[in-house]
Amino acid sequence: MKVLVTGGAGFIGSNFVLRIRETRPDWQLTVIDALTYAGNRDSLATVEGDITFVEGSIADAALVDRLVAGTDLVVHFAAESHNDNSLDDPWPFMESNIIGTYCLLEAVRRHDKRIHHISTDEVYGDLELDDPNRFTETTPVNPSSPYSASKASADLLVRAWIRSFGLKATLSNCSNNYGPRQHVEKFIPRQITGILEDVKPKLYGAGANVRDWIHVDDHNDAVVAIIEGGRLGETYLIGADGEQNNSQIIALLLELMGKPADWFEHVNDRPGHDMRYAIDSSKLRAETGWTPKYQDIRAGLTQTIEWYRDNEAWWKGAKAATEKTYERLGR
Ligand code: NAD
Ligand code: TDX
Repeated sequence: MKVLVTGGAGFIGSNFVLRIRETRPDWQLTVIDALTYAGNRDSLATVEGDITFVEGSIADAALVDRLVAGTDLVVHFAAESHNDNSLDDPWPFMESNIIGTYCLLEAVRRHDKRIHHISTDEVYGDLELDDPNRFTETTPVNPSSPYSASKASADLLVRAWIRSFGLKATLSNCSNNYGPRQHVEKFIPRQITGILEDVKPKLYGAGANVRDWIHVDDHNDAVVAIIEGGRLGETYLIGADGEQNNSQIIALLLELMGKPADWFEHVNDRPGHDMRYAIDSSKLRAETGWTPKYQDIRAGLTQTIEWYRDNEAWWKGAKAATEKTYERLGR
């Protein structure tokens, strides 16, 4: 099978490529990635000889058309992905997440191919801390930030192309990922690399906000399970029952990295900060048999800390630039 992976130099996309090389060696992989600040070709260094890498944007309709024509399946990860950036400058989110997805859908339709669209639980808005319900596939979209609104828009385009044109597509909405090769702007790697540089973790607001953490390999295994065992036209929620509030994550990182429990600081909160995300992934589990391999976030975080400790050259350059931006935002 020939597979076009969009955003394959990013966090989840690069882990997908590495995992597929191990688990599905017969899949022929082409990566398209614009190499924005978030893309890092070093993430693919160990498999460069086994894949085709194309530097370019998914919003380039002619390029996308040519690449999709030569593929069987598109796995679509490419996006602007950071909420804080979307609050600072929304435009790149509109271009990559909405126009880029539109270009892919049209190419997939023209050439009668298949696409799996990767999305996020953030399209559903947020839950109260004491809400007994979790997000399901029938929860109405209700996004809060320019980022999540752009992802919800992309999801709606995919669903409309399925209904109107019979597009061969599946969608998945996953909760917060952690693991190796995540950009240092994101919560967990920001704190791990900070601690490695002897800088205190930065907690937004009171730290009560809850995220439903999943290891990136478990997310990518679920994507493969949907590609191989999911039903066309369907949406699947991916989650590993990993709810933790931000204070709990910082406490765990401090413990695992040998720092005192009170060695962190509160910084300005994010405007419109979503309180809680929580995923009910029973549809995915019932239909595909997928279950997460990382049942315990402690084991996953230990592996992740080790990776950042061993790969300083991968993150050091991005770290200073990222912290400069956060300084400007007061976070
Ligand atoms: P990331 O920011 O680490 O990587 C995104 C990649 O896409 C980068 O390599 C970037 O260069 C590339 N890209 C951006 N715009 C592009 C364009 N116009 N054309 C081609 N390439 C472009 O993001 P990530 O965390 O790996 O997220 C991947 C996908 O998973 C996104 O669609 C995101 O919405 C979704 N998702 C992420 C999480 C999470 O916790 N990180 C959770 C659920 C869903
Ligand atoms: O320094 C920080 N301190 C802090 O308390 C940072 C960077 C974040 N936070 C908080 C904000 C959130 O409550 O940690 C939580 C996680 O923040 P992010 O890593 O920015 O993730 P989030 O906004 O939850 O979105 C993530 O999950 C869903 C991904 O970035 C998205 O791409 C994905 O769609």
